Amino acid sequence: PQEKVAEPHKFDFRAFMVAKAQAVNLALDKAVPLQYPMKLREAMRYSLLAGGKRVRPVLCLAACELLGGDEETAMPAACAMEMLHTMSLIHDDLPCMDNDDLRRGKPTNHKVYGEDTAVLTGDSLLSFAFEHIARETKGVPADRVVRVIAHLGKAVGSEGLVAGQIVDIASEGDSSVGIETLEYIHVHKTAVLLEASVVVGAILGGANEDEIDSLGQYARCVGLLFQVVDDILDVTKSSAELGKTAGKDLLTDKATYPKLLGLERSKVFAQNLLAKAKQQLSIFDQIKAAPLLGLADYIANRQN
Ligand code: GRG
Repeated sequence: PQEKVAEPHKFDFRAFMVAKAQAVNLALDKAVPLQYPMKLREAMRYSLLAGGKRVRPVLCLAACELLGGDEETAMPAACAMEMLHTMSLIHDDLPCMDNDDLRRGKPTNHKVYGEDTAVLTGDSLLSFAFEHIARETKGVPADRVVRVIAHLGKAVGSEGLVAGQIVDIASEGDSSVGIETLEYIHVHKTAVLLEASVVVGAILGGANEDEIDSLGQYARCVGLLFQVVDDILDVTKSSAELGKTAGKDLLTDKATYPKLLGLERSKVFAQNLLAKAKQQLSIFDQIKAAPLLGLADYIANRQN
């Protein structure tokens, strides 16, 4: 039988993703030790260590390494990205927002610890993310660290995640929501944090302005792609397994790409976003860019 020969030029994206996610999980575990007050710390660790694909921290590490920086340099920021993402999920799941019982296959934070603790858990993770970057980032000039902190503050605040969330809430049940508002919501709720992950990694890795610009555009395309694919999967999944929760958005007035563009045009839109994302990486060495190219493919082709 023919022996399988390793292909030296073929980048093993799965192995890369698993290795980086493991490193991030270890660092997160270390960053938030269990201590007094126990309930709060337990609740922080419950959501932070509950699994999740770790897309944002991996993007951050990959961008830093693309610029020649090393993993340790970007690890505190990578952990901070996951803390910010996690706190946004905890607050998003609250009864006053989406009122969800399950997250990452487990009961949501407020279901386990109560609403009061869930709010405070989110607050703690939000504040700790910034403290962690400021305290733990080593070997990077202070002006770069300050730039990272400013970029992240903007990304999660009233020009970023919070803006996306409030427009989303305001457009609930509004059947007149058009493609522009839908795009605003997705850009602010999802793309902004993916973009920040890449830009922060790039800044820490010593990128110049052109490189930061290209990587930011790459991540915005990937962020929007993420949501378009989500909407498409919702339709394809729900027709495959009608009646299950996967297609719940179809039963509500929530605007989605397939609803506004149709399924076929949504798929074309997704393919164009993937091509545009990859195009932004053409200024880099393609072998070094393999992790980010792989991440774009991974997001475009995911099945759930
Ligand atoms: C940030 C201060 C502050 C407040 C939060 C609630 C809120 C404001 C924003 C909501 C943001 C939100 C829930 C966006 C959706 C993001 C998204 C695409 C989640 C799914 O991400 P995955 O697939 O999830 O990466 P895993 O579980 O793999 O990490």
